[in-house]
Amino acid sequence: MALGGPALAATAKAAGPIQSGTHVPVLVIGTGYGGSVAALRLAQAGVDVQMVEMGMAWDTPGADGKIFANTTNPDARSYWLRTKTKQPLSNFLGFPIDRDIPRYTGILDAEEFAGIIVYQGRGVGGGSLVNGGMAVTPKRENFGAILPTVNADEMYNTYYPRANAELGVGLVDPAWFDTVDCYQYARVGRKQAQRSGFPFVFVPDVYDWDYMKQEAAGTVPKSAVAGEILYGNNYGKKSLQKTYIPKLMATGRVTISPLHKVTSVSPASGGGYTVLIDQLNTTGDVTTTKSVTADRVFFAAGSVGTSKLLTMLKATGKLPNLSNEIGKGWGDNGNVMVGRANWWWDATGAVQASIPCGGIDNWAAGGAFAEVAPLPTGIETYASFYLSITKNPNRAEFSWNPTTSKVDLSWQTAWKQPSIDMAKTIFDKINATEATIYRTDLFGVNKTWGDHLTYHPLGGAVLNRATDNYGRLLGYPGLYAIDGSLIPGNTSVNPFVTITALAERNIEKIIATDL
Ligand code: FAE
Repeated sequence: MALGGPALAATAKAAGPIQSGTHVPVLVIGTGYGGSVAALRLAQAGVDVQMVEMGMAWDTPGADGKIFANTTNPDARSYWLRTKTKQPLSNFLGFPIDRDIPRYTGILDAEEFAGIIVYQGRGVGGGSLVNGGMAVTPKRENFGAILPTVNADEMYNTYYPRANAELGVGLVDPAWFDTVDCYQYARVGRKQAQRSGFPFVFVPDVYDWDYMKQEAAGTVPKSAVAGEILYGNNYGKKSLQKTYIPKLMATGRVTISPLHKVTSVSPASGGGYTVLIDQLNTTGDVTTTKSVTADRVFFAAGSVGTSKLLTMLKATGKLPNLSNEIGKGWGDNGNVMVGRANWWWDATGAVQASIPCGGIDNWAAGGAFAEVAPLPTGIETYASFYLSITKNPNRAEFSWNPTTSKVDLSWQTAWKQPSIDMAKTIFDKINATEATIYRTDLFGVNKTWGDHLTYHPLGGAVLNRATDNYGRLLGYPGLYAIDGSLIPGNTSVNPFVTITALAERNIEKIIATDL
């Protein structure tokens, strides 16, 4: 018993992937933030949990001795089932930089809908594997617009602090920031923001800041300082693989099945739900189809994954009584990217830490919060680069397309115009102050704005509309949504702390009342 934690964790791992014909009390679809919170708290409450994840485990080094590929040298590991990379910055000096890669169940999915590319993490840990780790709690005055039916006192007193503690959120040491080479780009960003009268704020992150200091000093293997981002971080980032997931495995009650993709959930004749699962190989072929029954199913496949599944299941008659709100209220968190060309005296540094640590806050006045982002190319570019989160009011809808047997998303590229206008409230002014111009070579030839993508999909099974106020899916007792799909399109800052905190709130209520 004294050795209970680790020994049980080993047993759970040894149990192997989920078997066809199994009956489980709880099945969780997806291993990102929402799924990890649900599995941990259910397991701690004594419930056995099966987690099913379409991506890989990401626990085994490749031929280069590293688990994850570097941003400057993408390979098969970098993209989900593509034969060519789909880099968010597609061009440099106008030249396309995408390259051929072998088709593989890689870590970053660039999922293409008609009007937008939605980037998502694939693997055990979900988006935490690929993201920048920026861990931002929204300003309290903005919370009412983010989740209007959630008690803000409870969130700010209990669930945001709980999420921040579990995720290991910390802040860059300001004195170190002021001197270190790898944040020269952010210091240029700060100076220029302040010269134009905008507040520059430090942004918390889950990166291990002590480790980054050692990276910069050259005493440990480099990760952020070697430009690792988008395709995984080999060392310093506290992804879910270092926080919630070891903790839930240590309960001995959770089994994770990687390379398993849920394709159907429908009521089972004897009660509970029948879940159909495709087991995949690393080129994405289905090797086995499994059928299991679960008393309860938590949809934690991310905003897009959960919305696609629920939209398909409702339209195809598997779960016809789901709310008509399913698929609605989807937003891109107002993401838009832009680069600026600096004068030679504002060099941004050849070595740039891939973890952003600061932003320009013009939310109240202009509807934009801009991360000062790295451009870790390994050479001096004299470029400043930004990912803005804006108050874009547009919301799209998922719908089932019977001709293609796929789920479509109604977002249109032109719907990014409000985001561009809001971002311009910051960057037009900075350009005027600095006598600088926008870069037009990063997203194509003569294209200023990165308006074709989002990193922050939100909504599609919106809280208190498609579900009750705690994520119980209307129409089907025992089915829950517990991920970014619950949030109606915008969080005013980077979303994963809010997704985690909301999941902590909801699972606490569900355990207390449903189990
Ligand atoms: P998520 O983490 O996406 O997990 C869903 C999981 O379900 C994934 O592992 C999927 O592979 C899996 N899945 C999907 N469909 C199925 C299926 N049918 N069967 C089995 N498994 C399935 O969901 N947010 C921040 O707050 N700060 C940042 O700095 C930041 N940077 C980002 C950078 C990039 C490049 C990207 C792509 C995202 C970034 N985000 C950031 C967004 C953040 O990662 C995202 O909001 C969360 O990961 C969403 O959490 P969920 O739990 O909703």
